[in-house]
Amino acid sequence: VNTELTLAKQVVRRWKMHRHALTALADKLPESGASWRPWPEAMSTLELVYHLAWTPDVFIAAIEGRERRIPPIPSTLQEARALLAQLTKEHGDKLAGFDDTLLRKQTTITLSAGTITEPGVEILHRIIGHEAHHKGQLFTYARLLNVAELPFYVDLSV
Ligand code: NI
Repeated sequence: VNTELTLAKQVVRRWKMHRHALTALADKLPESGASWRPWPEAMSTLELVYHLAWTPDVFIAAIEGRERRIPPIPSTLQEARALLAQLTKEHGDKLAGFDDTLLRKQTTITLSAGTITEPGVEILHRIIGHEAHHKGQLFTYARLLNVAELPFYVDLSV
């Protein structure tokens, strides 16, 4: 890792390794599997792609001290992929612009499992954990939807 990078750019680089693989995975998902879910209370394939697309804003909003922006749920996987592409750009640009002073400040975030206060950069690292968790689920969805060829779990070219 290039230690000349700002804290934000180090986080963005790691996030994009996962995000590029997620985008390649999402490209493989069949539209016919959009509403499929592995058990009754699980997110559907479409809901899982949507969830992955917008949730970086949960963490970005905590850093910026504002309300979360939740886009409307797409009606097709094709639309979900377009939303994923759009928000990957928006979130990537936003994350890369955070300066080290801001990311060293104590920041509070409330997640479904509890409330945490920690430096902003630690909150940004949680985006990567969240992404890796759900991307792993989506790989299993793809297998169960009989997608034969899947990408590697991270993009090594990032
Ligand atoms: Ni989640």
